[in-house]
Amino acid sequence: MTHPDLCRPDATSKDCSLDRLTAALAVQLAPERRDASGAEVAALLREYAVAEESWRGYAQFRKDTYSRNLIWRSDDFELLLLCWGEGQVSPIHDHSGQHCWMAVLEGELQEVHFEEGPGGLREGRIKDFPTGGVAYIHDDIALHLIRPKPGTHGVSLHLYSSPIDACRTFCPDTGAPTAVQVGYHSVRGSLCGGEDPARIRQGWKA
Ligand code: CSS
Ligand code: FE2
Repeated sequence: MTHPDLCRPDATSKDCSLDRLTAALAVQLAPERRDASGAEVAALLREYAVAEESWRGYAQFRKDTYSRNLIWRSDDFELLLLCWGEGQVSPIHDHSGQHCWMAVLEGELQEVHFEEGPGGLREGRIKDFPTGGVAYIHDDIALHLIRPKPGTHGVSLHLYSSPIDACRTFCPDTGAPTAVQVGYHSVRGSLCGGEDPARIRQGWKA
């Protein structure tokens, strides 16, 4: 049995601005309006990022890697808080054909684009996203990596639609892809320990 703390809560705290954001995103990302929702989704994330602090209750930094902390999950989307310690860089990765928005909540994050080519990966543009900035990526645009600005830490809110349970990471030298399963370090503030991500996802089925 999955630990109850890691399962979908029966009710969310109505006064929590993160839960209000989740409810608004659920409307925008419902299957019938998904095609029209990109700008509205980015605006909701930006509004939250510049005005709210409720995410602090879910922020869990790790020493060994950036952390992935689940806030909410449905069939249509998942919302995660990612905590980036100094020097913690994501692998170069794709997004499994899904839409990915990233809103910076604290610090400044850098995104580096990559394209797959015959001789391996070609590095593209590097863009800085300050607090309140919102990035969007899809496999049709590029592969990317994310890192905090050198010498600093950062926190970001990631919205994946639909949820991403597996993706590919790429060797920076050869461009060789590796299929990886992704998991969570915490769920709504509770550490996951060694719980199997597939069991956690099961606990979030409606
Ligand atoms: N896709 C990465 C973060 S960069 S968008 C992840 O979810 O771990
Ligand atoms: Fe990403």
